[in-house]
Amino acid sequence: MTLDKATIETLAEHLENCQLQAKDTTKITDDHPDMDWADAYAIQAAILARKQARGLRLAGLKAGLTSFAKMKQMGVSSPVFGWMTEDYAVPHGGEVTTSELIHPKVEPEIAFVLKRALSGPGCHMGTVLAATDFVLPGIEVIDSRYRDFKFDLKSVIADNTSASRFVVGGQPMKVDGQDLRTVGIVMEKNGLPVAFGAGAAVLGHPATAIAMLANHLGARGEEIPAGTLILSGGITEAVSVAAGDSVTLKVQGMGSTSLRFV
Ligand code: 0L1
Ligand code: MG
Repeated sequence: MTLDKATIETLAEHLENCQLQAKDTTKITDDHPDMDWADAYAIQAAILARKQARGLRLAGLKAGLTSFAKMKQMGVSSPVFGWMTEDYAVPHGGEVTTSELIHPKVEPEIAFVLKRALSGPGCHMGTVLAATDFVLPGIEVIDSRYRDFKFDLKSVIADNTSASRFVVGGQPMKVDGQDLRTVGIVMEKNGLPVAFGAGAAVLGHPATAIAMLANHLGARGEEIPAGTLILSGGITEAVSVAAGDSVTLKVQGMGSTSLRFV
């Protein structure tokens, strides 16, 4: 690590304030060009610690930048990982107050819920499927705190991978006998289809994103506890939204979930 504890705390406070006040900022690597990956995840962890100190509970984990198209665009070969606290959760069919966000976008995802803990290293798609209770449709609302969504990878990791809201719903589906690679999705905005895809867009199989998260946490001596909800990553590019928009995600065999921006 290159940053001291005080700097990590200051950057965490700055990024969280940007989130809470819906104001954007320049990317933090502009002022800290030498920060490393450990610094970036330490800032992210410090933001979570601030929220937990105020009594907020962890609601789930996420993998981001999991589609080959988005990874290529960013010039990276590994996803990034983050978390959602309880205040990020929107009820199925519920509302998002758009004025609380800077420039929200929505991503169609497959959410996993575990029946058994997962730990790395050595976690793979098979381990994940054996530990999965069910999967269901999830829409992630991302809202980078960086001006015009312009960032580099370390800055976006520190900013908790742009996480801001999410909804899950529909019909939970057991994974036994299912091929999540060929599960089709359609995301609609205001009743019109705006994104289409299939599970294979996420690293060839969305369970791979969960395995990579388990291995990432394993390298830090942590695991994914049983019962954890995990967003496996956007199947398509993110779609911009504004107040007045309704978004519905339909996933083959899992029904649909939706939210509205007010
Ligand atoms: O969940 C995601 O894939 C977002 C990762 C961070 C990059 C972005 O904000 O697009
Ligand atoms: Mg996402």
